[in-house]
Amino acid sequence: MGRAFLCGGDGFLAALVASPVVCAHGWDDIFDIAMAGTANGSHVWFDPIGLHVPVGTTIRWTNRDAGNAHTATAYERRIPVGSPGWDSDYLLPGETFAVRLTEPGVYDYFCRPHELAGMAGRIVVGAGRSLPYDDAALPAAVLGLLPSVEEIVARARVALPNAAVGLAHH
Ligand SMILES: [Cu+2]
Repeated sequence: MGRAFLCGGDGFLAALVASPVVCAHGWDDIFDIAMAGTANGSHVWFDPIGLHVPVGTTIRWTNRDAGNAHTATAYERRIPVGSPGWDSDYLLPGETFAVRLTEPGVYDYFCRPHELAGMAGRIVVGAGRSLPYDDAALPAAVLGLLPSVEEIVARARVALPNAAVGLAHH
């Protein structure tokens, strides 16, 4: 199986690599998710909120919100068996946190201070096709926003409808 190299403008790296560069779905080795917010702090979100990536992809969150600190924190019981999960702790504006996802399945995560405002996201790694988790414990604000696994797999990247500007797309 070929390794997928950065496809968005990193010709220098690609030129150094003897094996074929794989960009079949526009996926990168590293995928960026922005922590975003409106200037007055009334609305905060992850962009994209839904993401489908191959096994082994590194996810990198960056706080692009000048007005808030955010976390990216995996739900303990909404990640694949065998994954250690993660908690970025508080990221100030401009700070980043990255984790490599090596277990196939569905990963749901949230921002600790803004979970009840619906700041959460879903990452489908590999060929995930069903959601094996019990939604009963999820806040309604999160339940109402997270895209379905099927939609994420179909579209690869899902943004909130009101997140007008993609902040972190390559
Ligand atoms: Cu937040």
